[in-house]
This record gives sequence, C-alpha cells and structure tokens, in this order.
Amino acid sequence: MEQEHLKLVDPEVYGSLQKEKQRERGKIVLIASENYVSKAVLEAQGSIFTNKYAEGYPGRRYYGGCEYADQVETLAVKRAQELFGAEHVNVQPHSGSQANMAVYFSFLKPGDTILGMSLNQGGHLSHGSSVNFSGLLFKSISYGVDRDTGYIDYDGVRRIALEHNPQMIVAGASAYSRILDFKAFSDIAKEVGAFFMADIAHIAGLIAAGLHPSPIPFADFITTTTHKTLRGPRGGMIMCKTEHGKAIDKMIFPGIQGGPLVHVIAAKAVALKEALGRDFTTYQEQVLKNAKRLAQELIKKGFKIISGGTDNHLMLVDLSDSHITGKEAEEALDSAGITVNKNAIPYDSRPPAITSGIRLGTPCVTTRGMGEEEMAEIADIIEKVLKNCKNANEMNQLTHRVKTLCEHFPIY
Ligand code: DSN
Repeated sequence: MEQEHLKLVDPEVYGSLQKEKQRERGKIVLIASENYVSKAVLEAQGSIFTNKYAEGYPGRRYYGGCEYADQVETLAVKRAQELFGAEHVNVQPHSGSQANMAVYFSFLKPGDTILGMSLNQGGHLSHGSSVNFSGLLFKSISYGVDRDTGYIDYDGVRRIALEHNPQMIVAGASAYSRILDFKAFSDIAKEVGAFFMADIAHIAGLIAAGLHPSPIPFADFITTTTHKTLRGPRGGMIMCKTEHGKAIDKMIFPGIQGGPLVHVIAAKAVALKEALGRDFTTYQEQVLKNAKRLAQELIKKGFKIISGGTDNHLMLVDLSDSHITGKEAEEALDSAGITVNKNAIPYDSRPPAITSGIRLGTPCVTTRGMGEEEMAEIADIIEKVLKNCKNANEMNQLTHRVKTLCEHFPIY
C-alpha cells in the first residue's frame, strides 16, 4: 500500500492527501501555471535527501557528508546548462520569487528603479508590485499592453524606460499569451544602461523545447520556476553569464537562503533530464496545439480572448461583456469539475478579487494525454457551464462529461 506509514502516523494528513489525489485525478485542471510531475520526480522529491543539510555549493559545503548532495546538485546544474545553453546556473532558489530577489539584491541598491510588466496587465508580483518586496524596496514603474491589440507595447516600454532610467528591466509575465520579444527588451535596456532580466517561469518548457525564442543571447539574468511548463518540482532557478555567477551564488547563499532543499534539487535534476528527452519536445508541441485549439473553439463560441488568441500555453478569456465575473466563472467551472483561476484582464474595471477574466492553460491536460479533440469538448463544456450554471440538471450532465474525460485520460 502506498503511504502506509503516513496513514498510520497521521491519518488527518493522509486523509487530505487521498482527497487531493482524488481531486487531481477527477478534475480537469486548466490553471496555466500548474502541471503534473512524473512519478520519478515525485520519488526524488519525496526522498531521504530531505534529511541533508548542504549549505554552500558542490565541493565547498559547510557540512560533512555532502558527497551525494554534491552529485545531484552538479547533475541538475549541468543538465540545466545543456537544456538552455546557459553559462552559469544556480538551482538552489526555493521559488521564482526568491530567484528574482537574488538578482535584484545582487545588482541593485534599495531605491533603484525596476521596470516590469504591470501585475494587472499580466505581469508578476515580484516584478515591482507595490505589495511585494520588489515594489516595497525598489522604485517600481510598469509597462503594459496596448488597449486595442492586447500585445505588449514595445514603443511604450522604450518611452517609459527613457523617461525613468530604470536600473533593471524585467520581461516576463503570468498572463500574457504572446511571444516575448527578448531582443527588443534587451535593446531598450542597453539604450538606457539597465540590466535586463527575463523571468521565463511560465514559458521555460516551451523555451527548452525550442518553441519560444530563448532569452539566453539577450538577457543578463534569466530566472524561472521549475514547476510550470518545465514540469518539475515546485522551485526556482537562475541562469546568467559566467561573469555574474559569483554574485548570484553569494546572494542565494548566504545572502537570502540557508540550506538548499536537496530533495527538491534532486527532483529538479530528474525533471531536467526528462526535459532533455525527445518526448518532451513532442509534449510541448502538443501543449501549444491544444492551447491554439482551445482558444479557437472558444472564439467560435463568441468568447473574447485577449489579443485574439495565443502563441503559448495560455490564454486570457475576457468576460467583461458577459453576465458573469471572473470569480463567478471560476466557481461555476469548479463546481462542474474544471479548475481555472479568475484573472484580471488588461484595463479591468473590476477589483482583483472579482476580475473580468479567467486564465486557461493547457500544460496539465496535455500531460494527461489530451489532444485537440478534447480541447473542443472542454470548450463546449466551458461555454455551457458559463451559460447554465444555475440549471442543476444541465450542470449534472456537464459534470458527467468532465468525469468521462478524466477517466479516459487518467493521471497517477
Ligand atoms: N502564481 C503563478 C501563476 O499562477 O502564474 C506565478 O508565480
């Protein structure tokens, strides 16, 4: 029996875990930032490497007994270097936010200016939001998307950069469905003498598979999480040129973190090995095909998608003209077994806790093996849920259709 010890020692946590397993198996997850890791990644992360303290870096630790911790960290670093073509890699950040923090703290002074994408236009908290350390400790200015096209307004980015002279320009987003032009950002950064950081958390898997242009030739620093399209354990990673490596390593440890999570690093190594395999490219190609098809089907049904479609794994559905808010849509879909997140759309008139949009992504459903036909079925269910969420009979039928899909494409 799986988790027999857990069941015996802590039936409450065991119970929650069983329920979570049912939830992950029985619902269609369209949260763009989530994925299902392989059993190999799970085994590495749930391993005895959790017992080990390994402050420092391979070959220069502050504890004895680190020889196997050194092995897995070295493997993770080498694999990331090969996968992304990066000169220097740090696999110790506990999260994407800590990866970003390490970059800012290494190369900026408090009060310096960061220019990042506005949170309510698709950016991330750690790119300068006023409620986040990045906006509290640094002066933050932001760019956004063109109101009509939904695409990043690069002329606008340049104009703001020339006006404010930021020390750091950040490219990267949590809810932007188009290709990021890293060269354009890099040119602007050079023009104003700023560092350029690309946060590729959402699109790391696509970049690794060569399906989104890489920032490696253009960015001073590249940060990412390892658990989204990259399909690894929850965690962060930093890539940079060799010349910046020492400062980054020193800022991660001892600067802002203590002991690295060796079990997570082991799981990162496994996920990076998986990402180097041919199957991974096929998977990412399908992620893109599925996202395109889902967007097309929704558009056919009359939904508005910000920017008119998607080039990556996600899309933002604009519900501002419909009778339902983002929050209500999230709740209605969840009650039919489809998990999404409400999301502000650019220039949203509703507050962040309500919103006028939902964000949909295809990494999870693609990992389950679903293809374009299933995307058409999911789009149909979404449309009917949003129209008929008050009709119990209709909702029962839709819930049944979700259940059937999940049974045909089992996970774990
Ligand atoms: N919270 C993540 C997302 O859902 O996009 C970003 O870190």
